[in-house]
Amino acid sequence: MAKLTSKTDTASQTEDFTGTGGETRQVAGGDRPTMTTAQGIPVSDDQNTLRQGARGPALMEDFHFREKMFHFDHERIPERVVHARGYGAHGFFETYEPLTDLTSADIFQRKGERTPAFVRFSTVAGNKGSADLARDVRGFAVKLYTQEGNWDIVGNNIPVFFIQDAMKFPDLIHAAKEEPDRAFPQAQTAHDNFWDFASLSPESVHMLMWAMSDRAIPRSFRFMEGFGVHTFRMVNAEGKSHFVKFHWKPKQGLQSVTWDEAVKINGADPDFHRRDMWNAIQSGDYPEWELGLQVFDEDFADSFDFDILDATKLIPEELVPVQIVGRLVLNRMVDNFFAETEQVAFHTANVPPGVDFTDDPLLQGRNFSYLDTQLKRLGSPNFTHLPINAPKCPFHSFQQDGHMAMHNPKGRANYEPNSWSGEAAGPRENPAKGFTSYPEEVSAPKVRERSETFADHYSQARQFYISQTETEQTHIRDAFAFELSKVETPAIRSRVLSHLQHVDMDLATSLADALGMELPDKADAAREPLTGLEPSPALSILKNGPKSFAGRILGILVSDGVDAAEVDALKKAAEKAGAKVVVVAPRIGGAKAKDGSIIPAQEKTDGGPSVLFDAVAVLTSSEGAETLAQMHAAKTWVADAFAHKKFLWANAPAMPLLQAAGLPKDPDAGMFLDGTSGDGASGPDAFLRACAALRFWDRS
Ligand code: HDD
Repeated sequence: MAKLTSKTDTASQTEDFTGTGGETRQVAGGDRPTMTTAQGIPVSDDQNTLRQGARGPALMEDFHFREKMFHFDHERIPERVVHARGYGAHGFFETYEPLTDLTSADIFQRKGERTPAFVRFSTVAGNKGSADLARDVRGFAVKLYTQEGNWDIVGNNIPVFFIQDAMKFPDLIHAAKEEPDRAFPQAQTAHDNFWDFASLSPESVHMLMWAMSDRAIPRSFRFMEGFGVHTFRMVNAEGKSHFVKFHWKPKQGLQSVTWDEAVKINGADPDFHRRDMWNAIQSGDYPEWELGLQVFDEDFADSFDFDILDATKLIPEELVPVQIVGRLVLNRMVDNFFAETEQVAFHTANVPPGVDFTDDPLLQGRNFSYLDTQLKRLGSPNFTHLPINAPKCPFHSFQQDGHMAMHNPKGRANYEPNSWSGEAAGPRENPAKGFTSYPEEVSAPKVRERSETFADHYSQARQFYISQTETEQTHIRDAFAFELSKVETPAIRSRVLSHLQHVDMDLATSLADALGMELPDKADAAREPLTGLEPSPALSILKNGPKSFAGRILGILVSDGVDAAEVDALKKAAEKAGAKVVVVAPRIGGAKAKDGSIIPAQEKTDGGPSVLFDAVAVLTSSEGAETLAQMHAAKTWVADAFAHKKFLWANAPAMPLLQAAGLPKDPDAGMFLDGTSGDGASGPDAFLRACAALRFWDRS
């Protein structure tokens, strides 16, 4: 009965055989340990339930089956109520210079010190299984395991938020998620409830501009910024406080996709963002962000046009420059997604001594919410005992017992004060070292009231809009038009238009035109917007793109009969530029080159559409191009790349395919046909230099 298997790696170390019923059985041996129950009882048979006779009823005493099924039945924990879909990675934070003048936080006391870090990126609205390229805000939650406790910066890739007061968070999220009666649409705000709520909440207009911009469809987690959003405090050893805003700046530069690509990527690879992170880290191309601080004091806060406690406002970098203080490197994937990424628990109130809160009413509400949600989701106050959540510095308290307690105090004392001594006495408070809240003076009547200083909802929305390039402004207009086209109630669409007239009249007019609607009256403004806010170039993605093509992907479509040397030369040039190459061929077995060699393919034409790549090349033989020109997937591969304004390289034999795909005969400056572009640049190196711009936006 025993048959040797030819399966790879671990399987080959042991004998597999077929059981009496024909089932595959793999037994312990070599590196494969003996399977046990959770109680450690060795298991002899993991294929068959215990039954009375081979065809008889199952027996209740089958403790292995009972335990296995019991555990499986309880595998899921509640998904996060927001940010359910996420992807995490480990790394470290490195302090560039001590910041002792600014803060006593231990992490900023020593130059070059490395602090372990864990980061979880996420989308907000969709369920755990939703697609990565939803138009949505991205979560950017960082846990820094400092020597004085865990510091969580629970931020987003957008520096402002939809609402000003945490009281409105449940309403915002209810409105954004699927509608409760029909349970759709999933992972998108393109529906009546969201726009109804948003248009009735003018404070959301600034964030709506960001959400309709390409910030909400990032090319990858690696190419987006992160923001702490709120104003925090940093307090130094003398007790002096400064206000601070946190920024994470990707060293890779900013990059997004277009909406048409996002829609297609969601079909072609719904895991596009997590796969990108996995591939980059596994291949040693570690993503990096620099931590930047905007530091300011009460005087600046008093002179600023907006309230620094209002999370719907940002402070332009041109006004308060971002000071770079360290870097975050992600260099290790998790060992187990559930144990780490799923069970990691962030909390805005996790701050070490030297960092403190402000009275931002959104932050104050968050500080209440996160602990509560972790208890519900992770099921026990002992979630801090899980390795991903536990501090990496010594920690001691008299907290005890509860579900799944794993750190159990030793000794007699479980209270203080106590009169025991030595180890038995347990920990004590430490006034010199312990966390002390900044003694901000507050004296005011108890009210439910929004400060008048929060009332200007349009000025910064306008500033964001005028800071964008024309291309980006068009994308914003198109995104509004798309989302509102899915809104069934004309009055809601109209209400959005009434607000946008405060942002930009041209935007409102061209959107009304795109929707085929009359422009309604302007909304009444709670406070007249300011005129004359200067554009802030830092707010544009296209003005902050990468300096090279490094970390990007060149997709090369090949056919049989292609010149292998030509493929090799382009591949080498791309790799020299720090990019990766994915070869796409009509068959996954690869393409048969002119010299008879096989060019291995990583994707098949319809499985690896051009939307998955940052730039593309088409290298074929004449015969191969004729064949590809008959294939719909090959034609859309080329036509999409062109329409998405990608840089494109094609050899001379590929022309029939390009023409079948509707591309012009005369190349523009983004098309390198037979090695030369429309503006005369030539050769693979010139092509890859051009690719650093990522898109040829001037293509009409
Ligand atoms: Fe939140 C999760 C970011 C407002 C309540 N939030 C969550 C996560 C991120 C953010 C990145 C995912 C953490 C992870 O990966 O596990 N949230 C933000 C930002 C906000 C914000 C940047 C505005 C500036 N959030 C906000 C408010 C509340 C919450 C106003 C409630 C008062 N957020 C939660 C939560 C979540 C959460 C319900 C769900 C899962 C979790 O906390 O751990 O408590």
